[in-house]
Amino acid sequence: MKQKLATIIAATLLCGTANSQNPIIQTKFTADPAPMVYKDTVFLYTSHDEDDAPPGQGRFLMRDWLCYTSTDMVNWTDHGPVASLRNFKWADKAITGWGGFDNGAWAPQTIERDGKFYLYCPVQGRGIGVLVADNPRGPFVDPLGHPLIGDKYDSIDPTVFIDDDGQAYLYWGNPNLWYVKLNKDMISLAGPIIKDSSFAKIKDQKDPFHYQEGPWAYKRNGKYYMAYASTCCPEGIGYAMSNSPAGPWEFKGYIMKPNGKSTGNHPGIIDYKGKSYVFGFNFRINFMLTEKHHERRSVCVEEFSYNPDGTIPELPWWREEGIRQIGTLDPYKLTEAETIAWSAGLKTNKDSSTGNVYVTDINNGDYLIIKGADLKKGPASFKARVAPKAGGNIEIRLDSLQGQLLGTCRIDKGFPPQWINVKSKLARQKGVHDIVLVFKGGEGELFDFDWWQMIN
Ligand code: FUB
Repeated sequence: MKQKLATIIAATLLCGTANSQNPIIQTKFTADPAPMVYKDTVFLYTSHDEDDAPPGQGRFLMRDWLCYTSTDMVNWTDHGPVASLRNFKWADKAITGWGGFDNGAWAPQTIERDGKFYLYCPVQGRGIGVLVADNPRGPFVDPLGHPLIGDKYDSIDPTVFIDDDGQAYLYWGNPNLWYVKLNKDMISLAGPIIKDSSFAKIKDQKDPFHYQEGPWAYKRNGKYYMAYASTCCPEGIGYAMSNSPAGPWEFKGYIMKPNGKSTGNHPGIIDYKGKSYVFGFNFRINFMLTEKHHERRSVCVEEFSYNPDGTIPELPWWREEGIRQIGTLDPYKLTEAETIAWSAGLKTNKDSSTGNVYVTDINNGDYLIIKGADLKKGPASFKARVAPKAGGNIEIRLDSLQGQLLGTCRIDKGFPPQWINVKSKLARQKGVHDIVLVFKGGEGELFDFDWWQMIN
């Protein structure tokens, strides 16, 4: 199934979409984006729709939470799953095997406090848990051994923020919005659980103010924001503002109107390197594969500027061409193969013993694009770490699938696959270009791909 899906994606995405960026992840189905800026990097946590989610609305197959990073907003590095239902021993039905309770790992959010990372995870039907790690990429552990929020409070879709006075707030819920203060340890409650009254007033699901789910809380320039999936169905992204984290909330409008290209939605909003971004998702890749609705979503991003009064302009539906890159990528540094702006036909895998993530399911005609690499005076050669299978070639091209061929890296057949370094000469070319790596070969999987680097 996995192989077949990759091949179909390659065939459909090859049709003139090489300049796309949205959705920003193509190697897996991702949803419920929760971006976190930490130091100079955006950490994007997502939920994960499995490839074999059956047809039909609401038939989710969600077992783990994924993490991606970027420093330029267009090239995203895949760190694989950082936590799963198996992290929560109390989610007993979830850990008896993936069968029977596969639809639990819903919309998460991570926040940093005093050098520790807290990942709030809904286990649908069981409550909201919290995991802690010393590193944003994990490993995450459950410090409590029980849910932080029990299952009686519409307990999905947590969002968390820390106010300027150090008080942390956790919000969540569908169909109601609930909130509670957290203690400084971020894993215990500092007050009663409260149902928010502003959102509860709007009962009509077609009312643009109607709170559905997927809240995203933050503070900016002294104002409190609550973005959320609004109206049903489809869901758009609406937002409200307040002078207090406890409301009352005033509805401000749509950030994005509902669109039939998606049933659900889930905002994630950040400021990064002087720009503002909203994340959400669409079903573009699912509907490239089939006319049938499967719960197989894909995370998208759009850039925006706040109005002078702090309100957010209404944005068009996710544009396929995506957003502008911040800065350039240095191709003389080792670049993980799973650092990708756009790809076709590829999957990624995480070695469970080493934690190494690599690109796999590479077949003839598959490709990946890295945006905006600064070649400077021009590289002389290309080095890559690969594990050969049937063997094949990596064509190193500039700017498009048919762009200038700088070189071809040959990879001989090898069984069983073992990691080796391969190298090829490059025609020197200067300046800033997109790097397009096109995989060519015969039948079957050609090789796995760990990293690449250009050499002067
Ligand atoms: O992604 C699973 C669930 O679907 C989310 O937690 C909800 O917001 C809805 O989008």
